[in-house]
Amino acid sequence: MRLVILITLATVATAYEFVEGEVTWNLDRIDQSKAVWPKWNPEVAEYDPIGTGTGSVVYILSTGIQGTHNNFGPGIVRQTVIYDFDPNNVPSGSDTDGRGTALTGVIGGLYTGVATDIEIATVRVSADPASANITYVLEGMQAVLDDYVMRKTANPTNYQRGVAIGSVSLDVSVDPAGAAALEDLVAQMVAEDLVIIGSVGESFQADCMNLTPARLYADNSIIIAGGIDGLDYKDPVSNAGECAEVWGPMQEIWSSAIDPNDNSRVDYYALTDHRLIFATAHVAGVAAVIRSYCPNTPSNLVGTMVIEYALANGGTALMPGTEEELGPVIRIATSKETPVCY
Ligand SMILES: *[C@@H]1O[C@H](CO)[C@@H](O)[C@H](O)[C@H]1NC(C)=O
Ligand SMILES: [Ca+2]
Ligand SMILES: [Ca+2]
Repeated sequence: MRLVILITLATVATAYEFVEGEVTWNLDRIDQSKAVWPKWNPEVAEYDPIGTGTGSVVYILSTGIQGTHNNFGPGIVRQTVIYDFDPNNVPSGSDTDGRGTALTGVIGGLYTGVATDIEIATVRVSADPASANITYVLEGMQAVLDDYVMRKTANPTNYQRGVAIGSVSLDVSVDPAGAAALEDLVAQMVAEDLVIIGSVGESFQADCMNLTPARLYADNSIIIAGGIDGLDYKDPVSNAGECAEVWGPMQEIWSSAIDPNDNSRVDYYALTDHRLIFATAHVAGVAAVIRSYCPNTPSNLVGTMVIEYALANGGTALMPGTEEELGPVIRIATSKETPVCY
């Protein structure tokens, strides 16, 4: 039964090609309580979020950004480069892989993003998303911390409320020193009122309590996400377990891509890689919208709002085969709803 449904999804998704102005299935999913597949229809897809994230900043620790796309425009007014591990990279922060560009598109793209009016703060910690050097990850995190403190100092009441997202998932036993340094920086970021979005990890069936930042999930300012398919079933790539607080879509997702034949294209879209980071992208976008909607709500209560809204209104992620309920699917309030700021 399930196999048949998945084939249906793959068939429709292959036939479908995103064009600017349409609503992608994953955005259609996150402002409602039910899965949009197996009969998703792009012509009636709807995404009607309560806000666009205006006035909030999302720090994106990844491979950088190709900022020329319409999806990040108009112009480059919404983009800031906070850090680039490679001082010789020109222009600073530019993406040579495509992962960071795709990730940024799902969080804050004008056409493919959850939160279309955030400030995009690019933190380039690696050229290759599969192998970041922990030294550069830690430097990137420190740069985020410094930038956020600077904003708060410059403008103590009206600073851009911040969210930080990265794809790092460290095995604590493999790199205990790196993990300790990372957790120390996360604690400092939380103390400065940043919301941190992390993933439950992609190491199949690993105990999430061996992974960081996943094992920090109990902190309300930190939100740890797992990944689902179009039917709200756990994606095979995603870990599950107690660390997964909320679930987001992670496959067959359209976003900005680097065109291998034309390095400066402004409108190129492609399916993103089948990776867990795209599930966390949705959570970061929702958190940014909440930060904008509730600017006086501190990071720990923003995290609580995000989880509780998903629990009450998002539907439930399920384990394939057993139908075990794994937790809530991420949910953004619509323009017709009125969540109360904590
Ligand atoms: C990580 O970067 C540091 C600083 O440039 C360097 O000393 C170290 O060798 C790098 N580690 C690896 C595994 O490449
Ligand atoms: Ca919808
Ligand atoms: Ca948490």
